[in-house]
Amino acid sequence: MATSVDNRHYPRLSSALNGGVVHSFKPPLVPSPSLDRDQDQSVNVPTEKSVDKTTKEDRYDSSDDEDESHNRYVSYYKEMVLKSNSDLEPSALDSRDESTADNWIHRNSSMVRLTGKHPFNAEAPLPRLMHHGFITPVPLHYVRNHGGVPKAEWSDWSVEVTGLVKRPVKLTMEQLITEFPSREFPVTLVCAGNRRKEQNMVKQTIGFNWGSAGVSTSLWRGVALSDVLRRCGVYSKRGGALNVCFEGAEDLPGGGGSKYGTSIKKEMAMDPARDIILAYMQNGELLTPDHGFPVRVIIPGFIGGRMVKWLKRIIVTPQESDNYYHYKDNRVLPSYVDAELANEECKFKFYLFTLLLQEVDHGGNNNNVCCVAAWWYRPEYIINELNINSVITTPGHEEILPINAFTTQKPYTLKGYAYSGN
Ligand SMILES: Nc1nc2c(c(=O)[nH]1)N[C@H]1C(S)=C(S)[C@@H](COP(=O)(O)O)O[C@H]1N2
Ligand SMILES: [Mo]
Repeated sequence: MATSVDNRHYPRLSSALNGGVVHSFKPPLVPSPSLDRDQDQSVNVPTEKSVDKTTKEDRYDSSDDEDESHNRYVSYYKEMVLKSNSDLEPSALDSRDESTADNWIHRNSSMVRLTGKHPFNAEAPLPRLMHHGFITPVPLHYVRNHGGVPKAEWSDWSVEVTGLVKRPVKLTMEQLITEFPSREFPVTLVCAGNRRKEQNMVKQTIGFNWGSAGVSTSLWRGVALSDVLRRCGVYSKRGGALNVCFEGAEDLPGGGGSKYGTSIKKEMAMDPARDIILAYMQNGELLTPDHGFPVRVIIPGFIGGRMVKWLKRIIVTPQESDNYYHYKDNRVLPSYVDAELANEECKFKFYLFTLLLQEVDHGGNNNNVCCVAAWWYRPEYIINELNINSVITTPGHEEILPINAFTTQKPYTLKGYAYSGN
C-alpha cells in the first residue's frame, strides 16, 4: 500500500507557500508516478490565514524587479519539469519487490538495480537520464537506500529539534509548511559512489558498482534549515554548539543497529546563503517514498550522503555525529589503506583503548599509549563537497563510430554532463 498523496488535491500547497523564489507551481500535466499512488492519507491544507501570512513574510523585502526575475525563473523551470516528464511510463508495483519490505512502493521498471533486489539502490540507464535533460523526472532519479523505506504518514510525522537549543521542539509537517517561508530551486544530487564501477576496475573498494547515472537534478521545495534552527535558539559556539546532526527513521543493521545519520558544521547549517532546506516537494509534487517522504535534508553542493531522508531528528551537538554511517560511509581513505587495513587498525585502537582503561583502573598513567591511526575517524578523509567530475555520454562506452565518406560530411554531437560542488 502506498502512503503518499497526489498533490493535485492540494492546490494551495503548490501555489501559495512560495518562498522568495517560485510564485506558482502547477503539477505536471502528464501522468507522473505520484498520480498513481493510493490516496490513503490526507495532507492538512494550510488555512487561508496562514497562507497569507507566509506569502507576505516571503515577499516582504522583494522588489518588483526581483519578482519579475523570479517569475521568469519559475516558468523556465516549470517548463523543464513538464518537458522532462514527457515520455515517462507510469510507475508500478514491481514483482522484484514482492518479497521485500518495499513491496508497497511504485517504481519505474527501467531503473537498473545495483545491489540485487533489496535494499533499493538504483540508477536510470544513462541514455535515459540524458534523454530527459537537465531536470530528471522523479521516478528516474537515482535512489540510494541503506535499508527498507519507512512507511510514513504525513499527518503524524514530526521533526524533533533538540540538543544544544534553548527551545527544543517537535515540528509537525503542518507546522513546517505553514510556519516557515518556503524556497524552491533546482539542486543536483550525486551519490559519492557515482562512477564507482570504474574506480572498482582500477582498485576494488568496499562500495558497490555505480555507473555514471548516480546523479540527478530536480526542483526541490522546502523550508530553510537556518530558519528552523533560529526559531529554536541555537546555543553559541562557547556554549558548545558546533555541529548539527541529522537522523532518519529507518532501523538499519550498521554498527549493531542504528538509524541513518550524519552531521554538518553549525556555521554551515546556520548560513542562509547555503540554501540548506528541509524539503517536502520534488518537481512540484510531495516527495515519493524512495526520496524521503515526507521530509528530507537538501544541501546544495554536498554529496547525497549528507542529505538525510525521512528526517526525524535534528540534534545540535559539540561533536560531529557519532552515527555508524557518518563514520563508515562516505569517506575516501588514502589509496594505500584498504578497508581491511582500516578495520584492522580500528580493532587495534579498540584494543589499546581497553588496555588504557585497564591501566586507568590500576591507577597507571596513560601518557605512554601512542595514538594509533583510526582511519575511519580522521576528519581529513570525510567527503562533503562534491568534487569536479565530467562524463561523456555520447558516444557511449565502447560505441564504435563508423568513419566513412558519408559520416565525415556531417557534424557529430558529443554529449555529456559535468558538475562540481562549491
Ligand atoms: N535516512 C536515509 N537517508 C539517506 C540515505 C539512507 O539510506 N537513509 N542514503 C543517503 C545517500 S548515501 C544518498 S546518495 C542520498 C540519496 O538520495 P536519493 O535516494 O533521494 O537519491 O540519500 C542519503 N540519505
Ligand atoms: Mo550516497
